[in-house]
Amino acid sequence: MNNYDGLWLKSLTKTLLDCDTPLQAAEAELADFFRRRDAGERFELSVDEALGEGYCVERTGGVYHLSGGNTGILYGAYDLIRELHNGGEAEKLASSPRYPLRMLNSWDNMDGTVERGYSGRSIWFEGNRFDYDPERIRYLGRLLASAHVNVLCVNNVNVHAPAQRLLTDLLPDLAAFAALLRPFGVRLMVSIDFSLPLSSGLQTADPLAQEVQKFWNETASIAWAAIPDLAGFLVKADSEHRPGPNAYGRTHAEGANMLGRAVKPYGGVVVWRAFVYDCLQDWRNVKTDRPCAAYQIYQPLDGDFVDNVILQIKNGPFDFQVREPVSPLLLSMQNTNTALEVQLAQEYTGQQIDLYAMPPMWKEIFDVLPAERIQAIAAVSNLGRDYFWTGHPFAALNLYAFGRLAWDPAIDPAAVIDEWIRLTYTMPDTDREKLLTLLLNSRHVYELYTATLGLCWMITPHTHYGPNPDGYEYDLWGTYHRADRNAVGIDRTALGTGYTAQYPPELQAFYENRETCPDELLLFFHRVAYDAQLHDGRTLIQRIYDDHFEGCAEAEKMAETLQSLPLPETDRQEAVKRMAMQLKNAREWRDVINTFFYRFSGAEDEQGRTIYP
Ligand code: GCW
Repeated sequence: MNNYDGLWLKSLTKTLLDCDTPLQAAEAELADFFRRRDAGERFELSVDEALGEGYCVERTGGVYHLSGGNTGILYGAYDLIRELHNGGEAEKLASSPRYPLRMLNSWDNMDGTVERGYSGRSIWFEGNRFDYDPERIRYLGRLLASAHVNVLCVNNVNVHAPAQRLLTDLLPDLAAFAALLRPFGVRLMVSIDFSLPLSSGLQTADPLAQEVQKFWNETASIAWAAIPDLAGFLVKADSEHRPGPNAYGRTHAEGANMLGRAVKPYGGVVVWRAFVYDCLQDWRNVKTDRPCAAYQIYQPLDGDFVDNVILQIKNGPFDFQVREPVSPLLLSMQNTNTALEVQLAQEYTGQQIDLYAMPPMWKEIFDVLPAERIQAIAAVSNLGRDYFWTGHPFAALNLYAFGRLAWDPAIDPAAVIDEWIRLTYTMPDTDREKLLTLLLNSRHVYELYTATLGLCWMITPHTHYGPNPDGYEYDLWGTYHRADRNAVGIDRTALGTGYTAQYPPELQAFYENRETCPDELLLFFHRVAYDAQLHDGRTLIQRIYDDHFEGCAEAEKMAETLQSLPLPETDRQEAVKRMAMQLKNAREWRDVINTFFYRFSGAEDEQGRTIYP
């Protein structure tokens, strides 16, 4: 079953677009929209290349004059449609992107599986080759363009065979795929395997070896000859067993720069991921602290990267947890092009079963980002072949909001969620407000039952869904809570692992001090005794119990609200089905985590609720 109408545009045009350029796409979309709107309005389009991705709209009489750059014209068309559809006047609109690269990173494997994918199989890979419905790919392009996403990385950063061949014998297929997305202003990126020279007959992949440089220069020249607007390469190197420059005693700057020089003549970029840490840690070792890793590796290299290399940094120092402080590396690279990486796929955030609207969480990051140093925003995709594209029908909101906020990070999270609801569903204002409130609270609720006070990682190993407090405790991934009968958490202050020293002085002092450290990050930064008093006067142990009871009760209330909403039947059924799974999950989290801490602490719940012994 296929829902090609697609996500937030489902209430708009249903025309299958057959167009070769963004201008044609803009014309088709607007013509269709105004025909349906039937208000006697007209539109005129003019391309002004100087506007680039930007556009302006002006209304005179009943005519909307839209001018925009080559892709700006299409973005302008979608924004005009959105404004009018959502009840705006759109007398004057003008906009241009805050970040030039707004990238979706898919973790699709060529066998059709998607790493950390919760929306079914890959939309474009199956059976170790490209295998897709071109119509669906055009709809995908349209979706991405309507959210102003302009780069799609087609394959998983963990490059599994035969994805290495995307740049060799599979290149014609890649080029055909690129052509389908081109009318929507979406350029492709490819995740590459740093050791590709080895599987191509060379004896080494050493970035300083001449034959390796020649290999990559040739590879780039062939790739860009086939796809002249290829955006670049995405690289996961020396991370979680992926090959990289360290094997040859070279730094990440040396590895990235070699690739950067190879793609430079074609205007390409190399996006180099900073998700590097010791994934073979001994849990007995209390000196090594995983959140410190990226800064320790990359900060000394600041200024060493060539100008078309972009260092892509996850939002937090761990790995897309429910609550993390901003990565100190994002704040400290003064002379390096950087990208922020977020994850739409809900690996640790409910797997598109539990509701989790991300904009409020991203807002916290955008608010502290030194915007001038960030070149790009990337998101791990939550798309798949499922009927709803994103598993849960509401999870589409995260994709939509990602594009909107990468374009304009100043938009209020509630406003962007509201926009998405209006574009997706038709319902009375009171119901829309209920849905908005439900979505706005969803992350908080999920946090209450899975990650109270910044205490993350108590999850089931490998699948990362459901509670397992010691699942990673004696493992090698560096993600420990170190609970004992008196206390829990890791001291990351100067007296502990010293992680706080990676922040600028004010922030360091803020986190370092138990008085100023926000409660929601308390157990990330501090080791705290169960009987210690928190800001609101409760003891730590009581707060742990309360949060879990509250999170579960809130989830139950969310289920009631959901039942009452006038959603289209297919969406309602799916959302209700998933909500039942969320409730089961929330109860499991509540009882497992409460029991875990009860057994350690022996503390009774002040309210006498059931905690299983
Ligand atoms: O969160 C972890 C995931 C891995 C992923 C890795 C990464 C693609 O569990 O599945 O690998 O992050 O970001 O590279």
